[in-house]
Amino acid sequence: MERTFIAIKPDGVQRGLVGDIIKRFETKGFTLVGLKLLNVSRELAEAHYGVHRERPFFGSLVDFITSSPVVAMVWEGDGVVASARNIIGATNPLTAAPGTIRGDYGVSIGRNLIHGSDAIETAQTEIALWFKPEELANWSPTIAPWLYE
Ligand code: 3AN
Repeated sequence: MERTFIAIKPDGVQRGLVGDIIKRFETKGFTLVGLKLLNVSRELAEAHYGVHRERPFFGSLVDFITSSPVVAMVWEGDGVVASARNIIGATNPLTAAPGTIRGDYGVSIGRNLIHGSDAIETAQTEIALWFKPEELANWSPTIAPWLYE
């Protein structure tokens, strides 16, 4: 089954939005298979944001994500990568649609609360970067027949 990597960034944790954000993925019907709160090292931050290394905001991205704890998660379900991106909303919270996490809770691009993998291959790379295999649980929720035909 498809998996995606989701991280609640320092602003989401500091603002007490962890529960609200997790609830959106849970009530949608996705399955939580990995979860941890951690202080992110510069090494991990630079690897995670490696594709943005040449962008002018790379330094501030790394500074911010290492500034305070992050909640790292892996969620599982059919189509979860694209669906999670829809739940998260557009990169800029000011233009993100109401009803999305960024649209409901944010006002600035440098404080957009949450990261979600942008493609299935990116998700696989990010999951391997943030989690050891033994940190992920393989399980099937007993409600699965009520979620999937
Ligand atoms: P998304 O997180 O929506 O996939 P990306 O991958 O384009 O967005 O950007 C990664 C992160 O870089 C964003 N979450 C945001 O925090 C930051 N970022 C993107 N574009 C800008 C920008 N123009 N100015 C400042 N920060 C930005």
